[in-house]
Amino acid sequence: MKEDPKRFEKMSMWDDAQKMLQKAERDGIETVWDRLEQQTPHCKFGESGVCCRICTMGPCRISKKAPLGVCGAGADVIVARNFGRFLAGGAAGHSDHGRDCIEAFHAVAHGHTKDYQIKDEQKLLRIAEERGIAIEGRELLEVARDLADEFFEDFGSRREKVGFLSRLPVKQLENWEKLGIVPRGVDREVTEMMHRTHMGCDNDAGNTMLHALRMCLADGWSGSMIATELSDILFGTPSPRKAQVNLGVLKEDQVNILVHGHNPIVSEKILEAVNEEELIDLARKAGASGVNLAGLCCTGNELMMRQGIPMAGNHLMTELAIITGAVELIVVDYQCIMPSLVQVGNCYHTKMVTTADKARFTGADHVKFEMHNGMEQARKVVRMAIDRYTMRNQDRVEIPCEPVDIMTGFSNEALLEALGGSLSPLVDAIKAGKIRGAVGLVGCNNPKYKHDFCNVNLARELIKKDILVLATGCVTTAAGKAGLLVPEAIEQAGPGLKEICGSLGIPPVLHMGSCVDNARILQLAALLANEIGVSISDLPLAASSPEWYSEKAATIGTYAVASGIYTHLGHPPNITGSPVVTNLALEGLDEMLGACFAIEPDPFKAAELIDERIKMKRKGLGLPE
Ligand code: SF4
Ligand code: MSK
Repeated sequence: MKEDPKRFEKMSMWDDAQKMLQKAERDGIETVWDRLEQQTPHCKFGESGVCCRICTMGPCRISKKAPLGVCGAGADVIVARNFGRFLAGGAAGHSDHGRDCIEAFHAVAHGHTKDYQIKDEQKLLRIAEERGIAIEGRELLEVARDLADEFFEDFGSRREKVGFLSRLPVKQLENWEKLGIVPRGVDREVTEMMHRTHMGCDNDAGNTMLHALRMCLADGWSGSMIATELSDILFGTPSPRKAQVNLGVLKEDQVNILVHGHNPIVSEKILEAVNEEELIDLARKAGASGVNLAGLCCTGNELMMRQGIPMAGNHLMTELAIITGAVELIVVDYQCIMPSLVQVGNCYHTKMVTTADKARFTGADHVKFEMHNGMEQARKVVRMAIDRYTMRNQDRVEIPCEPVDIMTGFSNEALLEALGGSLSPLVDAIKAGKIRGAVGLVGCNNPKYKHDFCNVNLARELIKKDILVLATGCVTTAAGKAGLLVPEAIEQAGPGLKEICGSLGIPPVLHMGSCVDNARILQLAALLANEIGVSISDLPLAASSPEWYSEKAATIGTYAVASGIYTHLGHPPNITGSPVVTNLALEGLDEMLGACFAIEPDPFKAAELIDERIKMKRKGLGLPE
């Protein structure tokens, strides 16, 4: 690709990315796109999922010549086991994030920290009541202690079903009971997947996949849902606010700090520290005009949703942000952080700081954040960044563009408020066909695609068809850069969506948070289903992750399908070596759950597929087209 003069345009649809790719080449920096080229073509056995490394009689690779592994396992069993473990990685990632939120909440409830507080007391009381905890006449922290215990129970072995299943339509829960996929404790389901996929256990691909559904449901309806609800309680429930996106949010004359990862426990403290007068003075003494904080990926989404902190970029922009030469320090928690960031940082003056013992990076400085020292550690990190500013070479700085305005903060609570306190106006708009349906457009970037091209074009096509888009994760930055996250974007929407969003003053693409916050979309789907009196699978809803890459994204897709939401992916997971697993994903699940996966790399064709599905569901409900 190096000789092609249009190579940068093929890598990313964005001007800021293309300029930074040119700079990377000038500065001699290797990026994710270069490494993809080095890794291509990928191993066909791995790609189709038929390489097994589960025991040392192998590794075994399934082919026409050798259709069985040493133990006798065939392609279906091997693919199911590999995919089950892949999904377990995603469920564990989200849910362990959820557990960290419970531990923070527990520390606050027991007075073990002064650095964290309860910001949304009303939400705490509401959720406690929902989970059957007495609130009348009790101290807030007493209720919080009970709620922390209640949430810890959701991770254990004794629960027959996780607590938030009370949000589900009854008919749907009955179907899950019939199928044997009612999720029990989160840790139990993940551990059981590891057990089942040990050599000599579950050797029936369909049965392994059934457990995969159960495990992913435990993530969606418990691990992730708890993470979202507790983050709101601790840091505030998001409400609509303005923010900005792209590399233009970096400031040439300020100390630039980027927060990256997923959990707001670190980034919220960094935000407080950068606003402290003493540290701002220190930055001025170092020659900067101030300290600027911006986000990347989902930690960025968390801060943007609640605090309006600007977003520098999504997954494929993380290396490119450093290549601006303007970033003093990048502080990370966990998930989706490329190890290459340390090396790219070393080519400039950028320091990488890790904060969690479970996510350390060789070459980065480690500043461990714990409940009792969050503020002190945050100040330390900001001082390190100020120190780095004195090493910046201004001649190497290039901030490639002006930022783009967006509107963020659409939690379900905020959406309900915008609707006047009830879902009825939304239901009426759906029934009348003004909003024909809704799609959760979620997930990542993947250098195998032109960066953000599918994310943006699918969003555009859907809103044209009067389909409301709910964006989370890295899609958000894409939609924001494309001008779709502002109320003025209704001009690009179909007439019905334009009328409804216009009257509410909201964009046709609503930012609902980070990838853990897909739990908000699940909850909204359940609220709508209960309001109409049907199952989620009866609703004109879909989900899509056009440019997905991570285990977590596959887990989200699986819990969406298991919850009755038809889910489009730009490319399949590594399952195509198994007819049983592939047919189950594309067709079989539809019979069981009223939803299945669809694979389509072209965003325009994907929009048509989703549209057809929405038409079918509307017809099923007797709604007009
Ligand atoms: Fe090979 Fe079976 Fe061992 Fe897998 S479990 S590596 S297929 S012998
Ligand atoms: S950060 S999982 S690249 S959305 Fe949540 Fe983005 Fe996907 Fe990571």
